[in-house]
Formats: sequence, C-alpha cells, structure tokens
Amino acid sequence: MPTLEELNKLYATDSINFQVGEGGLPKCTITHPNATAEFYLNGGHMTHFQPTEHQPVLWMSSESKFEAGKPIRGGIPICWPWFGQAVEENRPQHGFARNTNWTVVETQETVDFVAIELKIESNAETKSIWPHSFELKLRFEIGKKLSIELETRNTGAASFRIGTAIHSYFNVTDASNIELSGLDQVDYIDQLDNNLPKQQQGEIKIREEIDRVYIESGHQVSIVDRTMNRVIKIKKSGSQSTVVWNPWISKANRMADFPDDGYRTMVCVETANAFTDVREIAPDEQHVIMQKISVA
Ligand code: TA6
Repeated sequence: MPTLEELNKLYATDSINFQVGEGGLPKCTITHPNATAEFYLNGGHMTHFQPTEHQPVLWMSSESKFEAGKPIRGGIPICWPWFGQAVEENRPQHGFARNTNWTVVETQETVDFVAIELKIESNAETKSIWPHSFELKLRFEIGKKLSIELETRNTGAASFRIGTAIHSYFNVTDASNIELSGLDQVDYIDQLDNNLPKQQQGEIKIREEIDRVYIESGHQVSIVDRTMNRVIKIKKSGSQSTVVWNPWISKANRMADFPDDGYRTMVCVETANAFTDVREIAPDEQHVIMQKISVA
C-alpha cells in the first residue's frame, strides 16, 4: 500500500491531497471551485460531498468506526459482490469491497470537476471469500454534481453473478419532514415484512423504519427536504432496483456505530443490482452501475 508521501507525489495538486484521516486511515480531500469532497481508500468510501453554496449532501455517523477492513458508517458504502446477507456463512454483509483497501488508478481535473478512479482486483484473499477473478473500478466525478460509477470486469474463465449497491446516505434536516418522489406505483420488496411484494402508493414519507427494494428501471428519485428547502435528485444507470432505508428509532439504538438519534437526519437511497436485479457477467464482459447526485 503506497504511503501518503508517495500518493501525494503521484497525484497531489491544488485540488487533490492525501492526508491522515480518522483512525489514522489515508483520506483524500478534493477542493474544487464547484464542490468539496473526501473519501477513504478503505472501502473506496466517500464520506463528504458538498457543492459550493449548498449544505453537505452526505450523512456521516458521528459514531462510525475508522478501522482498516471495517465498513465506515454513512457516506457512500460500496456493496459488492453481493447485496445484503451472503448465502454462505462467515461472508461479510454487503460483500467485501467496502472492507478492502482500494488503490488509485488515475485522476482528472477540468474547470467543471475533479475525477478520481480507484480499483481493486481479485487475489488469494478475495478468492478465499468469493472464488472468481475480477477487476473492480470505482470512478468519482466531483463537481456541481457527484457521479459514482462502479465497473465490474470478469477477468476469469467462468461467468459469475454480482449483487451491488451504491449505498448512499443522504443528509436531511428532519427525516419525518421529507418526501421521496419518483417511485409512485412501483413494485417493491418489503424487507421488513418477509420480503413480501407490495406497490408504492404516492410519495414515500418516513414515520417508522423503512427498508424497501424497489424493482424499477431507471426512475429518478428526488428527496424533497421541506425544512432545508432543497431537493436532492438521484439519477442512475445500469440498475433496475433502488433501496430506500431508514432504521428509525429501535434499529438505530441497536447499531453501535449509529447515534441513537441519527435516524432523524438521514435517509438511504441506494442505486442497486439487488434481488431479481442481480447481474450475470460472462468472461471478459463488464457491467457498469452509476449513480448521479445533484442538488437544487
Ligand atoms: O440499506 C439496506 C440494508 O440492507 C438495510 O437492511 C441495513 O442492513 C443497511 O443495509 C445497512 O447495512 P450495514 O451492513 O451497513 O449495517
């Protein structure tokens, strides 16, 4: 793993800098006229995105761990190569990409954005958890909008299936005073009710724990934050499932890395390939899933 000095020698500019972050983990800060952002190489995990003249867009837990190999709570966890609980035991919830140290591939700067590409690839350790050869690339494009692009390439000789989620935690002023629009009449799987299939009626309001996997193609979801008078728009591609989650009171209390009242100021809207939307990738083929976030 390169040192901070080596990373800065290779990639530091007026806009990009690597430094010691929480828990001593290497962190990259992005400073551009259009936005600021930060991410950790641990998990390829973005923890901050703030367009100029707006409030921070991502929610971070004040109780998050920052330990190599452990998921950070909040920001944008990358769930891959499975979503949710693995079928086999002793395989981590939401896959291992968010527990893995990513390496920097390249950076790009323009008047409009800063882009950073990270990657992980299969090795003996990953194959001990998931017996496939892969290259996984993650590209952040940070400007007035934030795009997160995850490209899976099958570098092995056999097809494999992946489940994924760009598991974004959004910062809202009061989760009980927001609406999520764009999923009206869309079928969803209710993870809180034996994964029963249901249909969304109207806008989503949050008054209790919610954990739903909407099966749809390419809908734009908007988070209307009435209190902050802002709308967070979420577009996507390469995905036909969107996960909406808020743990509400009792589940928030049960999570050690989640403050008891944290549910009040967050909502997860995750661009996914989950449940029936898992993807089969043949040798030498690739799949790209992308989430694009903008604030109005
Ligand atoms: O957001 C959907 C979900 O699968 C929820 O059921 C909840 O478990 C959440 O992910 C967080 O999972 P994590 O493993 O990060 O605690």
